[in-house]
Amino acid sequence: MSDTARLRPHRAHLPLVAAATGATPSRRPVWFMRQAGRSLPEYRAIRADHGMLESCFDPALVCEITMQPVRRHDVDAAILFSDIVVPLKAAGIDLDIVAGTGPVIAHPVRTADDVTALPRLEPGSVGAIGKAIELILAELGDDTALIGFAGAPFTLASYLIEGGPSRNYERTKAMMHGDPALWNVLMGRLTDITIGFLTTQLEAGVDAVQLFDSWAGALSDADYRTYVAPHSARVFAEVASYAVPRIHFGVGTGELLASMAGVGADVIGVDWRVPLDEAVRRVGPGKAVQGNLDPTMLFAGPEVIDREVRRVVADGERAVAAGAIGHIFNLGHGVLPGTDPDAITRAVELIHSL
Ligand code: 1CP
Repeated sequence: MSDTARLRPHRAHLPLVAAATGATPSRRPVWFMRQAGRSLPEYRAIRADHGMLESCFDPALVCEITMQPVRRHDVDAAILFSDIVVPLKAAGIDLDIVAGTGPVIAHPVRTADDVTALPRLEPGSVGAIGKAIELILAELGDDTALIGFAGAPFTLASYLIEGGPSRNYERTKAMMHGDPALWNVLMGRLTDITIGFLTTQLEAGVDAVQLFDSWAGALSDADYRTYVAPHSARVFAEVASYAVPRIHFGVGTGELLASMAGVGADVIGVDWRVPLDEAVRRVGPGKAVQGNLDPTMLFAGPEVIDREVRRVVADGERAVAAGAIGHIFNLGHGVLPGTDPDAITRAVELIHSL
């Protein structure tokens, strides 16, 4: 471990870490996926002068954008400002993050030659991210966790194969089923990149990691178990020695919760479609759950927000009664760009008061 990592001896006392490990948190932990970003005017002000990828590779900007929602909302965790395609860019893959669209890959990966030509991630190429984490840890309060993250191999593969965001994942599933050997080579290469990116963040001292398999919900459970789970399991196994909570999340994954829990995470993120106590029945006991307020509820006014926050808290308590070791409050997916930041601040206050 690096010196920076040793400067964070109080991990076990962080509310998020306590909830993830079956201890009693000093307060109910809450953070929000996509809490840094377009819902915040101070983020939009920075991005007016800096491109998305430029911002992701500038340690001072990464630190500033990561800290913005922590200062504003008093959440219990910062999430590193980055993107799941940052390690792909760092490895040398020609891509951009296009405003209003998301990641766009210049040369989609569709043939054996494309897969063979994929570059590997040299640790030095994500040095800016390690530097950013050092800056964040120097600024972050002692009670706030820093969460690192990466995209899971399947979700990364979907962007590389489709060339960008997709509705049906037809080319991705065509490779998975039509050429499973090639699929496994591609997934192996992406697994290596994901492990490399997470290792850089863990060496720099992050307190937890989240693996986003955002689009795994497009798969049947059988396909998930055959073509995806072994690779995600390798990611979790490779980072286990850091002994920090490992969170796993995907959207629309109600039918996959048992299989996703089987790949080795300590905390299972649940979207808004499945109540947390029902999620625990699918996941099984012994893990913490994270979630799962519907992000659109933040548009519905104070009374609805109050009611829905209380419902999720009560579901979380039922989840613990049903065998979960803890509950971390979050949304069921990311903060939507048009969200009123004050609604988030008030929701955090309420969650901490319950
Ligand atoms: O112009 C802008 O401001 C760009 C919008 C944006 C932002 C703020 C993108 C493009 N990425 C990000 C940051 C980001 N991405 C974070 C850090 C901020 C935080 O959480 O507070 C994180 C964790 C991500 C991870 C990410 N990127 C995921 C997994 C999480 C999820 O939402 O499911 C995914 C799928 C991406 C791809 C991506 N990057 C950006 C967009 C708009 C998308 C989604 C595109 C699509 O619909 O496929």
